[in-house]
Amino acid sequence: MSLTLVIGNKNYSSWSLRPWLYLKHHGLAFEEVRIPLYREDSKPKILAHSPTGKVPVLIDGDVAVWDSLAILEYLAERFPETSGWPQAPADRALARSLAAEMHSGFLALRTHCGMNCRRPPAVKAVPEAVHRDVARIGHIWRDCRERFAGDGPWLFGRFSIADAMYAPVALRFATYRLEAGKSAAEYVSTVLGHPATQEWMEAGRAENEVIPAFED
Ligand SMILES: N[C@@H](CCC(=O)N[C@@H](CS)C(=O)NCC(=O)O)C(=O)O
Repeated sequence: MSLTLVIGNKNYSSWSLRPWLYLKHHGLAFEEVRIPLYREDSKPKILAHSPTGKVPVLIDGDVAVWDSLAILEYLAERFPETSGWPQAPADRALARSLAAEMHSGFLALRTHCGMNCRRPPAVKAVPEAVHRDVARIGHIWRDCRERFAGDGPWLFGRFSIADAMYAPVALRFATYRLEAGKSAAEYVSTVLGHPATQEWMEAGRAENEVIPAFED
């Protein structure tokens, strides 16, 4: 049964990037359905796939999974060879905590520094709350890299769901030239250097839809 991932604009849709990157990183075959967001026909088109009216949505035969974290969990179970979470229970608990923290947190950063692959990299004046988010994320990345650098370049050494969750933030760090130390800079390079991330960003830059609310 083939998989279909319904996504939004690659330029803007940070939630869509997460499962897309996981699928690409693991070389899993899937069809991509791109629905440009916030147009008159966007909602009905998304609602045809998901009751939330939001992307991303994964379709696997009769199964529809929505919400980026739920999709990543589903993919990790459906394709156990992808080892979605680290092996050791304590590492797995940490990875799950960080993924959940990302999923429900960092609102200031998400609000003031939206993902925008087309935006020329430049510093933006942002409220103090954004700097607190950046510092916390920098701490997370530094801590993970100190613990797991011996196993590979990703947060837990090997690529995991935690990396898929934090990848859009790494793009924001590059776009808004956010700084949180050497480990953070190295991790941002790892995410941006991934061929799949490059592919996503190039496609995002080539899109011509402009959503004014996300352009500042
Ligand atoms: N918690 C959800 C959030 C999904 C979400 O907010 N998606 C945005 C695009 S990035 C969306 O579909 N917005 C369109 C709308 O709300 O009409 C997830 O992780 O997938």
